[in-house]
Amino acid sequence: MNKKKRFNQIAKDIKDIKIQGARNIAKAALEAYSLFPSEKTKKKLLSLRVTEPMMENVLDMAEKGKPLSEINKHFTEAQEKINKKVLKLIKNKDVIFTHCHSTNVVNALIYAKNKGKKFEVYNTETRPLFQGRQTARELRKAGIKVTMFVDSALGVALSKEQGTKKVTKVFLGADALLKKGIINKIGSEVIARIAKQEKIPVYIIADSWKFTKKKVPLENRKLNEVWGNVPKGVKVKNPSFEFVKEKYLERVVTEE
Ligand code: RUB
Repeated sequence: MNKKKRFNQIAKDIKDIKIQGARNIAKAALEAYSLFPSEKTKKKLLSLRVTEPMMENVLDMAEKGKPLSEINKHFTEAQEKINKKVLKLIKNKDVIFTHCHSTNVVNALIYAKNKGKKFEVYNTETRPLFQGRQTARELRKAGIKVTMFVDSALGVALSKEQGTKKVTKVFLGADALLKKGIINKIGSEVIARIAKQEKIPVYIIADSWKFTKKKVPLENRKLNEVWGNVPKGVKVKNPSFEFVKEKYLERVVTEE
């Protein structure tokens, strides 16, 4: 594939969520930027997903001349450190609730499983694009017991009702780490709020390069992801992310 085609393919895959999650987006954007490093390509890449400070942080570093290999090494090393911290958090018999698809979360859970921890996972399907299915598939492939719920059943999943087990911990990823909270997939705020009410600790599992002091816009996505053939006059909203206040969070687990 020539360079231009590769750049356009990466940009399209980020836009269409074929490449998803803050870490994968940042990595892919870095590859695309390295093909055509310029202010213009940086702007274009940042415009694809506006709620992604990690992508911006990484492109800033590349722009200032940090070698690609060093940036990529960070992703691996940070994940390894996060895995070790998460391992200590997980107890045998834990029922861990998660949402959407986070590479930082999934990798840490698989690491814990491979280290012999015995736990199971509840997760939500994450409409409209069903990233929860990817989480369920990857965890299952690693031999972890997974139960997936429709999004609107998250109250049931978190409240030990209708035959569900008591959730002992919530693990969420993050797109942005901010001074007073975090931003993650839509649904995360209500999950964190219910968890607080149910006295279930919420842990954010995230690479520290997601931190920003800037104001982060919240992405709204295309309406046809929700309903392809909307009757005239019906409005549809498709917000992709939301802010979760720190008061709902037990801890942010980063590599630092
Ligand atoms: C993905 C999402 C993830 C974070 C962290 O949303 O909200 O929890 O991006 O992911 P989307 P990671 O599917 O819209 O990109 O741990 O992979 O960086």
